[in-house]
Amino acid sequence: MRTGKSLVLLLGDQLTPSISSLRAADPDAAVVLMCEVHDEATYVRHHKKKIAFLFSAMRHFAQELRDAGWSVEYVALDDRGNTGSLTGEVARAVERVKPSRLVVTESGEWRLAQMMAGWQTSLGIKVEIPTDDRFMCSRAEFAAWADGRKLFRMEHFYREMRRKTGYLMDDDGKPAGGQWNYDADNRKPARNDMFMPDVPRFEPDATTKAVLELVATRFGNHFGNLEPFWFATTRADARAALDHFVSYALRSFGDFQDAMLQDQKFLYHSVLSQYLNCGLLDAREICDAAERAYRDGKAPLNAVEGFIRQILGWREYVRGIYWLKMPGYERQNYLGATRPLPDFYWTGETDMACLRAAISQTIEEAYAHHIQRLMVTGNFAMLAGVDPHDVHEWYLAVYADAYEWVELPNVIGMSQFADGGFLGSKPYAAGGGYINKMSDHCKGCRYDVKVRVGPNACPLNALYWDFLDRNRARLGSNQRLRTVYAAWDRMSDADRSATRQAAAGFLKELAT
Ligand code: FAD
Ligand code: DLZ
Repeated sequence: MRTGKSLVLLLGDQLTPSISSLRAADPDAAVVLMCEVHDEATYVRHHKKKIAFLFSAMRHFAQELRDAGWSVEYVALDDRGNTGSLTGEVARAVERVKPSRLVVTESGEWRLAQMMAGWQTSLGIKVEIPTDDRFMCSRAEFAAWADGRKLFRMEHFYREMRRKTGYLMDDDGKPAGGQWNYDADNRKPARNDMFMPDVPRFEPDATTKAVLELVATRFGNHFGNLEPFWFATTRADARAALDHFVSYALRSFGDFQDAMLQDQKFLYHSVLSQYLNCGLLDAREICDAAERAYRDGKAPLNAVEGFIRQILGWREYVRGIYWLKMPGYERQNYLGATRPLPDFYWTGETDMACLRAAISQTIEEAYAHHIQRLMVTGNFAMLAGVDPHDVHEWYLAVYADAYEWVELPNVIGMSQFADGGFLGSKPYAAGGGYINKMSDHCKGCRYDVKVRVGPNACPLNALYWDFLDRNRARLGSNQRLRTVYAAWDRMSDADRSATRQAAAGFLKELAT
């Protein structure tokens, strides 16, 4: 017999007290279900730190819901009878609770949305799926914005979002400071003598320690270092991390957004994405805090606009693109790249100092900042012609903030140009010169960034030109690449041939 109760399923990235599924239920007549399941931890072999972070945050959140008066059924990974899948756990809970309906906020990933679509029939119960209004642009709104457009550029979307939300808008309807975008001020290379605030680190409590043990036992063969573990796993600590960023780093975020330093993993980045994406922080509260800092004169406009653009613009935009293009987006491969992902992406063992730094810190922290993801690991994979699906699975596994809705468009669209320019107008391809300009990696590298061919040449240089040459049929008519193709054409035949050979030699060695 049905009980008249609601069963509310909360997924691991739905740790928000005001989420639509909880709002749709009455605490006195609902059971909240949260479950750690093997399938979600292994559909790609997530970084150990990512699993530990999420399980610990889930356990803390379950306790906070209980403290707030909710009845919570929490299925831990090692609980007897755990079926290992979300469908299995929901079915077991339906048996136990005999609810009149199941409520679950729409999922972040297409894969889970498909799974959820089958539940009403397979469980024989009414399933309600309210929209996820933690995002500032709903899927329907994005689809309406995209409808009939030829170009889907982020900048156009972002301006509409500024108008809609009022972030950094003056009373006369104009953007604060008179400009929409201050990116031109935001490309300074880092200097070694800058004062870098470290990220706040949180001591694991008993709950986190238990999870660390569990993950070490059950997922010990996954990628990455489990300890030291310092992520916030409660909303209060994640909020402290936000306050720390706004107080100490935001003011320099803009200037040095694209910079890289060998011994500085975080520079002036917020390191908040893992908290934001699982729901411990809310996108609006982060933008509010940043705008307040600007209005109070504590951070300059180029920094605050640049930061808000990442969240209000890029984050919302890539989610819209994901839902617009799924299914099928994950298999796009415009440039026909087929090389398997090099082994060193899993070990960090390479002589290229920039790649070694980005991958080593990924192993250690389950974190790399945007330019490392885009212009180091992403750029190398694209230049080397790595299959974008391999690249996608790597990014989805290795970062604590990775969920397919945000990772996939960044990889397939922005970083690998595998969607043929749907998301970005040209490939983010660069030779060693870019890395040298924006970082200190090249100084300590065994390769010479100034050299294109020969045993000491930085491999990125020959790979860059070879990439353009190899893909000329698909990229040659791109107006934004006109000058680089003209430069290639100005090289002598001998230079071009030596460059092709250098790239081929390097790629052959990579394959062995
Ligand atoms: P900050 O530099 O401090 O930026 C502030 C916030 O803006 C971030 O926390 C994030 O929420 C948002 N943001 C910034 N850039 C983007 C972007 N391009 N797309 C979406 N949101 C953005 N971000 C993820 O959250 N998950 C991913 O799985 C992910 N995969 C990526 C893969 C590639 C190949 C690339 C190029 C980028 C990827 N990004 C991803 C975007 C970006 O690199 C990360 O959001 C950022 O590095 C997180 O660190 P942070 O919190 O210090 O960000
Ligand atoms: C990422 C993840 C992991 C590792 N484990 C779980 C889990 O055990 N239980 C759960 O509910 N969610 C988990 N998640 C998050 C889901 O994968 C996430 O909800 C989907 O990818 C949709 O974004």
